[in-house]
Amino acid sequence: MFKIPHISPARLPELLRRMPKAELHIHIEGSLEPELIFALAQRNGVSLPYPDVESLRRAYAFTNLQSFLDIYYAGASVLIQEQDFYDMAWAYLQRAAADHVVHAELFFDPQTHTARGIAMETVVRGLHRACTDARAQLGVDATLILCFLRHLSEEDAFATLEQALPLRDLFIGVGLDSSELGHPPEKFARVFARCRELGLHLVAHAGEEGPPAYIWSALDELKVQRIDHGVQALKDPALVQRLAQDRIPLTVCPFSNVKLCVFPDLASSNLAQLLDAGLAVTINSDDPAYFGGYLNDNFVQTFAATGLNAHHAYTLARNSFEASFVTEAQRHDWEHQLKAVFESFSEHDF
Ligand code: ES4
Ligand code: ZN
Repeated sequence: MFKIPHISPARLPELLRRMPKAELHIHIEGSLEPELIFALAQRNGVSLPYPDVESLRRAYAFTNLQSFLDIYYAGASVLIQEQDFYDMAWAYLQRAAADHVVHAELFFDPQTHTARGIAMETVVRGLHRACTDARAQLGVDATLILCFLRHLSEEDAFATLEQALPLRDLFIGVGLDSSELGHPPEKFARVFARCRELGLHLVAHAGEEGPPAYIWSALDELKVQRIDHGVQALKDPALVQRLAQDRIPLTVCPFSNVKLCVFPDLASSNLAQLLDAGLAVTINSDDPAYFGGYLNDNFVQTFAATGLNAHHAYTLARNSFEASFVTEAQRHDWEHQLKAVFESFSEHDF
């Protein structure tokens, strides 16, 4: 085990910002800033039900997941051309680079676009080109995870998979997102089984608003490798034991949980309890353009509100690499970089 050097609490925010990290729960459509929504609307001749950026931003007052999703899907309606998808992903990847995100796995929602007559290829090629450029120009390693919308049918998910198969090499896995309550994971058991046969990585949102039973179902029926959110797991001690035993990562999103009223404030986040239970927790931004900040903002403000320390910081960054779908060699390289940054923050430097 790496012995964490003593780091003064005053330097914790700087350390949180500087440490290399992976982001594993970011919906790329949720990175679309109001300014870019308006720019793309103008470029594509799409009319919006808001007169300007400020009035759109004022509408970002959510009461639950569904109240957010309604406005999030409306925002995505300005994405038409391949270049629009590129521009959206590129803007996120530049912010990720500034936050010392060295690896990002980007969720995208193809059904939001194909339902409007946008070709699967337009979506995937635009996003993938941004990922390729990020590696070359920003030093950020970025991959794609295709999410099925759970409020739609499994048949629709199968049709979406079919459309995506010619582009199989451009994404690494599949996920499950959108309205959780009333749409349990087992609704998608057959399509996830097919994705497993195809060698795709599997993740699912579960236990964001939904009960622990949905997390059990994501594990046992879908056989996912990570749980997105999963914060409701603490209600079920047997589930916590299972998650710890199998080292199933939870991609927790603190700003998201507050904005969607899962918790009343950041101080009420159960991140520390999840970490104390020995779970492989990570911190993520979810939909940063809608929830008030990108990854480093989530880290700095959550640490300030909950009193987490440099040990927690190290664990969270290390967990983000452990939970990533990358080669072992790549993971070790980033873990080495992480240690080097912590050592450079040692008190002995003063
Ligand atoms: C989402 Cl926060 C959240 N939960 C479920 N589905 C989503 N899609 C985009 N953001
Ligand atoms: Zn999410």
